[in-house]
Amino acid sequence: MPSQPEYIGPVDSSVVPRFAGIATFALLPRLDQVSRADIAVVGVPFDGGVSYRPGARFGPAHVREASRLLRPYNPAQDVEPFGTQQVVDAGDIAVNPYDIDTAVAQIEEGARELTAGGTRLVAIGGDHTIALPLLRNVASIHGPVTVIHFDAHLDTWDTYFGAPITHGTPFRRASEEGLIDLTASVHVGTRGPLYSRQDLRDDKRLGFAVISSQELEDEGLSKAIERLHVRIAGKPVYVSIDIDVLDPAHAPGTGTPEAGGLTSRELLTILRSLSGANIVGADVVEVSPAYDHAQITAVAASHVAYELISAMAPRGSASVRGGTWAVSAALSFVCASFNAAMASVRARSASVRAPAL
Ligand SMILES: [Mn+2]
Repeated sequence: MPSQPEYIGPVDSSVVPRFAGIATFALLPRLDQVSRADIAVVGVPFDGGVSYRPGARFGPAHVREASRLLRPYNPAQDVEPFGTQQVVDAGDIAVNPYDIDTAVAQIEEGARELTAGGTRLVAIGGDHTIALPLLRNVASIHGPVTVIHFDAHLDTWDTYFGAPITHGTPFRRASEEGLIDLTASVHVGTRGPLYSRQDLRDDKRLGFAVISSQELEDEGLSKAIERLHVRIAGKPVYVSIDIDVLDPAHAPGTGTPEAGGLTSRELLTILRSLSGANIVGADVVEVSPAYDHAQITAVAASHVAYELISAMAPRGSASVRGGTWAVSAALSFVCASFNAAMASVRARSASVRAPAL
């Protein structure tokens, strides 16, 4: 009889309080503390493609800090997202802050290395430029993918100040490069002023349907979700979430805010509907901490990532060794030597897991 796989879960917060220790996403183990990962949360601290307010390079650290409060059981999807798959924090992809082309190449290479063994990525930006290299990597594995793009903006503009790769152009480039399924991709939550009517014509030609913020309001969530699912049915899906899809009331800490957006409750409801969909990768981008107040935006972004990871989780019986992890984490405070304690965790993990291999 095949043995039940064991997954290393988050630090047990009944032993170590959530506000203690180093903040990995949801207090999950780091990539180097596990033998394999089903899902890696990875930071991409690049904001060299922004057109207005900068600062999303600090997004990954800010979202990790707010994610401390995420707990292991998600009742909305009835799943333990860290108990039926190995989820880790893979740290940040190091990117050149001065050169967009170099940074984009580094992001694609970093994503390729992380996904080589079948790991799926949930990337935390960074500005929306990062979606292009992430899509290049995903398409190299799966072929053209269906993109569900949550954003106030179309992000299918051609160039800005002559630059072809910016945070307003990733999906135009992706469409031109054949990375996306032109029959199934969709923007959700778009709104606000455009440069001209031509923007919408171009966008349609590039393969996107639109469920705008106003349409969500007019037809209601369930109807919009129904439309979304008809569009994406059965396809491999990449979910790209610009946090500015939320109303500035729900996400003030972002670079190009637009009034009239979704509530965080509406966005989470739509994401929960993706439970069981074939999500091959995702990103949550454009969190800019300098404009965030009381972690409003980062709390929203961390919950958005949590719902995505939950939707990606296989359904089945949970097996988490959070207890072992927690005892060792507590030890790190007693010994005042985090590294030594982690080494002991790794040694113990290896011996506990050995019979199952
Ligand atoms: Mn965007």
